[in-house]
Amino acid sequence: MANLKKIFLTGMPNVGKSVLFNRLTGAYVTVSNYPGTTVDISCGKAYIMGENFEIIDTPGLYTLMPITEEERVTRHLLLKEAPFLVVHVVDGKNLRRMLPLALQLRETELPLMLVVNMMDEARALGIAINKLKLEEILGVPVVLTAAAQNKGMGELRGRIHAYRRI
Ligand SMILES: Nc1nc2c(ncn2[C@@H]2O[C@H](COP(=O)(O)OP(=O)(O)OP(=O)(O)O)[C@@H](O)[C@H]2O)c(=O)[nH]1
Ligand SMILES: [Mg+2]
Repeated sequence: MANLKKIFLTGMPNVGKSVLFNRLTGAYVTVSNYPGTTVDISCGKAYIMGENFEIIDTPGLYTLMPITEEERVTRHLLLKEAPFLVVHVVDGKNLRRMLPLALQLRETELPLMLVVNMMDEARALGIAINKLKLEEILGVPVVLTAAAQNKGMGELRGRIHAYRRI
């Protein structure tokens, strides 16, 4: 998969990264230890609108200032691997708590897209998210999903396909 564009899934623990990973990738998934650590990294191939991408599921993290081994691995991966795109996943029920990490990532100037996941649960709680406003404020593409329900995946693929670094 060496010459495929790499898409990293990042986010805090338990936001749905691995469910998204499984939705995007088909067969050819490999799980390996990140060198010198006990941290598992899953890699898989995704065929998105005529193009193959490599998708990397990273361990959940709370901050880019690494404290845990997982956070250190994710930070190394992002800074070393020249991502085509970092798809940062947040929990739509807890957007306020999630945004500081999204802002930290934006500061790195990595190519970034925000996925607001768990929208089924957020909507059930009466939470509405103004996607266009969020895009305007953050300056990155925003996609709303409910990955466990397979909702929003078509739009996510479309935005990945259309992604051009500004
Ligand atoms: N209701 C709902 N549940 C979801 C959604 N996406 C994921 N989940 C559930 O949330 C839990 C966590 O999902 P994971 O994909 O394992 O989360 P993760 O971000 O990979 O977590 P870490 O690997 O620990 O960082 C699982 O029980 C999923 O089934 C969603 O859109 N809606
Ligand atoms: Mg996971």
